[in-house]
Amino acid sequence: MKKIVLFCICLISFWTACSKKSDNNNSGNNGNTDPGGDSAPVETNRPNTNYAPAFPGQTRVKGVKTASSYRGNVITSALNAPWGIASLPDGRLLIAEKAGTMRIVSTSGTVGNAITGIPSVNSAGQGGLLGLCIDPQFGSNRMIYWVFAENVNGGTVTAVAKGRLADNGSSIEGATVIYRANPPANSTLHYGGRIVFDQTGNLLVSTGERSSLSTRPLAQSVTTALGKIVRITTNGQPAPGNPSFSGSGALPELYSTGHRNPQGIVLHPTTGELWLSEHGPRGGDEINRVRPGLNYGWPTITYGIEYSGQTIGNGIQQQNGMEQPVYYWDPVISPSGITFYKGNRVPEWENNLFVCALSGQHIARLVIENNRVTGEERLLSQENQRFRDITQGTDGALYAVTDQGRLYKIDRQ
Ligand SMILES: [Ca+2]
Repeated sequence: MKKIVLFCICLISFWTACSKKSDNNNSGNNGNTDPGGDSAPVETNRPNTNYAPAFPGQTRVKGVKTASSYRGNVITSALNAPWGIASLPDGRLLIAEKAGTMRIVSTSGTVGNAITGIPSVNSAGQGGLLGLCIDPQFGSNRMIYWVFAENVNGGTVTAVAKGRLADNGSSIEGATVIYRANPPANSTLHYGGRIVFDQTGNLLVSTGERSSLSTRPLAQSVTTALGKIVRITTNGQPAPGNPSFSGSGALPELYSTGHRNPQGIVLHPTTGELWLSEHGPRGGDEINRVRPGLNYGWPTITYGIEYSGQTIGNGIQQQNGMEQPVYYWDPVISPSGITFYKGNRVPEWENNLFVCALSGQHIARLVIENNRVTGEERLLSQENQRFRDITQGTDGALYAVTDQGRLYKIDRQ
């Protein structure tokens, strides 16, 4: 009997040692020590509230582990607060840095000079040069689009600009501001700041509600562009086919309302629908599936509370006419850039949503089935980096940047 107990203890010790080892390197080669299947949620800290989710699986779903071997390698550490990353057709990466620069970076880690010709940004607080995207016709027109915090009369706005990347990549030609999310605010917070093309060749842009208690309710106002997704043409005009919102003076560029600070947007690879991450208050970070014309609730409904501990509004989490998040985190992870994984280099990642976490210091992998999250894994948490944005390269690998200045390549081993 003693021998059996001793054997079991040895086995458990060996098992624990193996688990620790796999936690301490970049490899996901856990297939031999974890057969997969149901396991505890990845979040183990106490929630901030006793609010109940609206449906099973809206928070703290079961933990999952990647069985295939994968690796997250640092390609360069020479970036300065990178905020946005996009893949160029030639395989290189175009990266926006918060202070107002863009650089082309090769997948082997060669960092180009600062690209000239970019209008100045206000980089105070959460502002600066933010998200960027490449024109679907880049091969013929070399156009790029970006979001930034702009100084205007009355404060700052989330603005959108476009320009042509010179043939030699050294400058932006003809930079033009095409859109401003009004009204201006005397705040350096909650700019939103992501931009993507939709399937009709128009732009979807996320804007924040600028954080102050006076601007926060404007996320519910259809006469302002704060706390919204706006859908505009490449000339900055309201896009044809936008939803109509009830209420006099509703802005024609609005696509969805009721967002707080959405720092991640991406189209789903098979449905084409827009998915979004947004920073909530304390305990209310969200993933939303955004459909045109709908209201996503902030600040009327939320699963979070004020950082002071007070409830927000009437302290409610559900209301008719307002959409529920697909998923939320309490405590928060501070979600920023997001992307869906397409392709099969790591087969179990196909169509999973990858979410950069700032305060969470990891990349969350969310398994999604029928528009619900069914599994969550934390990747690269051992790196202790504030992950800001992520994209998939033309080579099929994921590329992610961190506030500390790193660029990671994440791919099968
Ligand atoms: Ca919401």
